[in-house]
Amino acid sequence: MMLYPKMNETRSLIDLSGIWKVQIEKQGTNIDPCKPLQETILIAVPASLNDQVIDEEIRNHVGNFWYETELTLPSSIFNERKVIRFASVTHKAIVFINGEKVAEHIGGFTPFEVEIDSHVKLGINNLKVCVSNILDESTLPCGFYQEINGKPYVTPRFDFFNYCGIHRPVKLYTTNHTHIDDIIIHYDYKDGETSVTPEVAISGEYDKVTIEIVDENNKIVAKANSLNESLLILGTHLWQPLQAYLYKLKVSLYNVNGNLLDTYAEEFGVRTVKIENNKFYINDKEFYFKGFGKHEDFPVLGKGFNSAVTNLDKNLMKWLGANSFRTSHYPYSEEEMILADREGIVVIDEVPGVGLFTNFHVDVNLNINKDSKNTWQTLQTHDNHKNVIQELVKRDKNHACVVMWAIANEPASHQEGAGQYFRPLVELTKRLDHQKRPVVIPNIVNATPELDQVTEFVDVICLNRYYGWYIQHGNLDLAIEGLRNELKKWHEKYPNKPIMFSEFGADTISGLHSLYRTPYSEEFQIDFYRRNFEVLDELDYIVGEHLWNFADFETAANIRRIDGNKKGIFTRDRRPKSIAFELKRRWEKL
Ligand code: BDP
Repeated sequence: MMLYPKMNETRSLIDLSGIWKVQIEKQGTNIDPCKPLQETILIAVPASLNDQVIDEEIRNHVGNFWYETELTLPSSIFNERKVIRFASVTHKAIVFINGEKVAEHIGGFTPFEVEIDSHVKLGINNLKVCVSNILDESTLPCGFYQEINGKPYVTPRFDFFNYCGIHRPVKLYTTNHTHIDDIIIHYDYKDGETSVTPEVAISGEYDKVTIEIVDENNKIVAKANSLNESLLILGTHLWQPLQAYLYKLKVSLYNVNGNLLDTYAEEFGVRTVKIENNKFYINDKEFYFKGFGKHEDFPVLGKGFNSAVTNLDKNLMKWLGANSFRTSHYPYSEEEMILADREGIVVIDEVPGVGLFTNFHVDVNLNINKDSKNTWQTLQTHDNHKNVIQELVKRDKNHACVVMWAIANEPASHQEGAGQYFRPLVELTKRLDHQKRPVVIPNIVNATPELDQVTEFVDVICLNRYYGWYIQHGNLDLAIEGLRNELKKWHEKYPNKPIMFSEFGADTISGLHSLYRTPYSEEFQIDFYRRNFEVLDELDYIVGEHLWNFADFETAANIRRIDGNKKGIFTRDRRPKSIAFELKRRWEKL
């Protein structure tokens, strides 16, 4: 159901990127999907809408944005099965073709698609997408929704700008009526040999199937003529961190005359993941995570996909000697995952399970719901949470780069009910994932070893800690003492679980220097990391360091956020702060 769209011998692919029309649905207006949109502005797809306009009201509009374009179908593909696929629309989409509703999807960071054959005609068709950016206590991410004087407001319970729009490519692809819906690549590796058992979902009739595994030189290394056979790769090239090797598993369907009906080649790498005695292993070698929590965020584009930015980020990470990142706080583009596969970059793949703490606000003094009740009695996110896990595992299951799933970020895991909320979600993730990869829930500082109720279910203890910034601000001696104490407690409580830093950092204004090395200066950022690293380097149960953040990023207006979050190692436009060179020296040695 969720194969990445590719063009090949049997499939065509049309990219609908470009300039679309958008009408902002103002309060009280009723938009008829059968009629052309009115008072439209032009908006580029894919990209966030917000920073393409010079109009504060549009940038901050809460509600619906109606997108419209022409969907022109040439006769060369008209008799094929046609599917329209949205890689991501943030956060909710309703799709209309020629005025008729054809699809609806909730969740701003995972793909959805629909077969459109019964709704389209040859030539020009009208395509509309009603996009909503509303977040509330049932959605992921989770926001606080309220109406003031009849006007809707969303206060994000998370620290990034609530960008919206059609963020990733919209594509039309065709297949034969008989087609491959999905491929799950099960494999078992031992002493150089890999036994591969593909699980293939097919719709329609066919007479013959072939499965081939092709290596990087396009040489067929294993072959089968039925869906129930295993294929054997001898002398397997393993997928290694920063030394990737990818095979292709190619499924082809034929009719009785030997005509090819459909074919699809899915890339995969062979690697193992294991946790033993508080260590993390990839291919039975100890692995130490060096890298970042990131964001999809760039000037003008907002959260829109751009392959050059994605590629630059990957090159910057490699330049620093990083080997991994976390898709904080939502699934990233499929293209970024494909790139990570190809370059051997290890990924902790995160769902948009952020904002699950009703008392959370970036500015503690501006807390919008001080007297709110227990998080788990207030939120109604469980159904959407199951959904996002399902959709992410479905999308990313075959990626070699994915070594762990993060099923939330900083939930109120110290509050009563957190265990009941998360236990079934951890179980669901493992049940859905054919590789049973480890599951983590990056922990918030409030959820101390004494109070936390979810760590027993996770495989690696991931800590987001800001000793020296939010705690003991500016006093690094006291800060690292506090950090040492806390780590000791976690380790005593869970001696067999590895611990990693999934976030730590300090806001730093690029170009701000201080003889006294005060907070916000580039010197303080260096000292902050030096002192934190000192502690990490003492402890052998620490399996990684993900700095917060790779780059500065945009947030909602806030008294603590002057032009966004400044904890980047790079500025928002990817210029290095002084720490970058220090980090490069450290990671090249580690
Ligand atoms: C943590 C969040 C992250 C924030 C970061 C910060 O996980 O999203 O951006 O702190 O405050 O609470 O910079």
